[in-house]
Amino acid sequence: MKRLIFSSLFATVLLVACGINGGAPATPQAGQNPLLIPELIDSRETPEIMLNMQHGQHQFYAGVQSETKGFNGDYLGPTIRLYRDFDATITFVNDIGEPTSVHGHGLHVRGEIDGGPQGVIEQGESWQITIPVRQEAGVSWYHPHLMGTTAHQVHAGLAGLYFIEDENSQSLDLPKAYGVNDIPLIVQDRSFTDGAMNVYAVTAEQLEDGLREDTLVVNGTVDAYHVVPQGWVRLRFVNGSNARFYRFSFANNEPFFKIATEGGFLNRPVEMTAIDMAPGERNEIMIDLSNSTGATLMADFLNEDGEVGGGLNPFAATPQVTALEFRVDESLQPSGTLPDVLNDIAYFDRSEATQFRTFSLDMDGGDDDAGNANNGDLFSINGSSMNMMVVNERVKKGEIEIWQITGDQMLHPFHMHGVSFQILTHNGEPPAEADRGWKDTVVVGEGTTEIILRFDYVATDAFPYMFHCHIFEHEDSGMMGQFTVE
Ligand SMILES: [Cu+2]
Repeated sequence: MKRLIFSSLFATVLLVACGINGGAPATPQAGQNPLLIPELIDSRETPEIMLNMQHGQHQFYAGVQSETKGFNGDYLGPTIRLYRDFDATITFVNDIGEPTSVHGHGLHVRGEIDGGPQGVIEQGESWQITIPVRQEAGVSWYHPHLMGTTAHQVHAGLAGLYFIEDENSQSLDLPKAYGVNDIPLIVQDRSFTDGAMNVYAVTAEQLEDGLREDTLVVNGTVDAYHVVPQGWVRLRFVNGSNARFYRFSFANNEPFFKIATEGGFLNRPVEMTAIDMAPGERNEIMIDLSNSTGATLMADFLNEDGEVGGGLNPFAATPQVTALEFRVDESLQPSGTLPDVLNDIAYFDRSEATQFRTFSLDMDGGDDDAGNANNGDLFSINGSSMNMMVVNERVKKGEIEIWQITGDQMLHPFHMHGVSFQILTHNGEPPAEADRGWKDTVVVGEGTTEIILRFDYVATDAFPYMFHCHIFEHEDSGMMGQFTVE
């Protein structure tokens, strides 16, 4: 009881002290370690890209080795630059000692090369795919997606990025120097014992909330800093955490501009001072450091309700932390600016939809199709836990659909394969301007979120697409289903 009173008092003080945007502003800390930038592989220059999935030893803290996994390295993997209308061939080699698969999260490709749970790569075997890139510019990512092992394999370090470019992204005068002023940021939470990363393990409670740890890691770097030119800086965020939601802002509430969601650019930049990101989501932002000596990115670790602070759950929220310090070096050449117009999104109209589906992400088993309580399956969608032998939905290729999604007990990031969608409504309201872009992952709660979408690629019974919660612990425990597109 004492703890409850303290918590609510504390939450009240926080709310009063910080207004609506962020948590208690923390004092920005100087970075200690240079931000690691994943190697860049250009698909036009490397006709046969090899990505070896391997064991590694990564130093998050100097002099202390952590047991990790990576693609071609100790932790994470190279950024692969793809081009629209250019086919890229990639060979994934499994040397991690157990079966895996590699899903292209965000890629619009047919089921056989989507890399879902059916796309098993046994230890010692390889899997070669040729990706016909036909979608617009954006940030996608690759990571394991086997049934029941996704959480620990990604946690060990198996994830990497696809930067997709097209005529539009190449003609816009944006910052484009990879790792200099066009910077990938894979954000994850990890915990450490004497400087060594704790290997993946979850209690029953952590399974329910998703594994939430206490230390922010960016591109495999803790306490990071990065040196940038004195100009516009473009940050490509990927939330690669197992379960953690974040709120990012800059110290002193410096404004920034959101320019892209998962599947492409927004029509116009949207000015913001804080941005929330759920697991699986990607956002691109830009900040103007033309008249600045630097900026410090701050992060609030949000609780299971997507809020700052409070709660009785020890895994829920921590005070605001410094995510990444940007130091301006005037000797570096700035390039690019913030365009007024970025895209011309063709919005679906509700009246175009010919098929409606509802999805309920349940943590108590939910009800089955007959309306009977189905408490045997703790983590489920529409009353069924993931069953590899069952196709849950059958979609007609080229048909426009509206999906109405709700989530139980906490916020869940809902993701489906093979497509980008648009948000129609969230709790009955149209989306904010900053959310009116192409997405493939959306946060759902007890209110209904409506999305509109059209599937243009085939996924057969042998290699169906998945829809699932992107909290890996929920996904691995069955909050996932399968669908075909034909
Ligand atoms: Cu979930």
